[in-house]
Amino acid sequence: APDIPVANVKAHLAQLQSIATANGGNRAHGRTGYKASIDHVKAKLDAAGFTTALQQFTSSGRTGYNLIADWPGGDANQVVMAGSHLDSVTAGPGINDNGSGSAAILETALAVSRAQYQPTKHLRFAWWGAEELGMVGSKYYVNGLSSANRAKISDYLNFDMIGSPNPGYFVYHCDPTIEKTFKDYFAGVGIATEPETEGDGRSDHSPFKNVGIPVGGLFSGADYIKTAAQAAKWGGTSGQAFDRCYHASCDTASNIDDTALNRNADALAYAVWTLSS
Ligand code: DTR
Ligand code: ZN
Ligand code: ZN
Ligand code: ZN
Repeated sequence: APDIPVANVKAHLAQLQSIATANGGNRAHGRTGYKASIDHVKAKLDAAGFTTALQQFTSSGRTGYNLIADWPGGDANQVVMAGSHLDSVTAGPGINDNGSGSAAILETALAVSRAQYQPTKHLRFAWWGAEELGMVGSKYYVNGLSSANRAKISDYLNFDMIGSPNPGYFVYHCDPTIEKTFKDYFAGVGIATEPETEGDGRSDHSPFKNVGIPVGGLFSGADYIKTAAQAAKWGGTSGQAFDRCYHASCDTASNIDDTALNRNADALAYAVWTLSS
């Protein structure tokens, strides 16, 4: 798998920040900043040779959008999916939550294109709308899948907050094969990880898990407090939240730890390449 240049991921975050700034300070469901975010990501994927589709839905009386991007080729009966919600809360620009996951999977998709990667399995990337309203977009997507199409998805990888300023390195404790893939990557770069357990029901992997699709993902922490033991292992500040700007107006482009963003983006690419080859 290629190294994902963190500078490229940061550039995507800077663009999402300027979109929020130009649209009332947020990228929330049903607001102009969300549609501008989706259109921005879609344009890059179209230019890179992906087959993209916007899926519309209504939530709280406003139109929402999911963006689905398929990389042409691979076995259509074995789909490896990576997804992140692109919407923010109304309080702020949502750069860590969840520009970080959205930008990392975007850069990974662009790396697939740059490499003209021909995976054995089929690759699909997704940017979800209205996660903050209760995983509305991802639920809409999964509900719309026939049971036959659900059975074709071999893995769903979720990335929701992967650049927290006081980061932890959490791996979803769900499907064992996916979990091991991530843990192998981090072991290879000498980073200790912890199982992410309280995430169930709290992000877009849940609708997939609920219909029996193998899921996994990465998380760098939100409003929980980093312990002394975790600070000894990972650095950062004990007694402080992993992300003190969670769901706040200060979740801006400066609310990111570049090392965590880079390591998680590289782990993401490693898992996509490994699980699809
Ligand atoms: N609920 C997500 C953030 C979040 C909080 N805990 C976890 C655990 C695993 C994934 C995500 C999360 C949000 O606010 O978007
Ligand atoms: Zn990297
Ligand atoms: Zn959130
Ligand atoms: Zn989130």
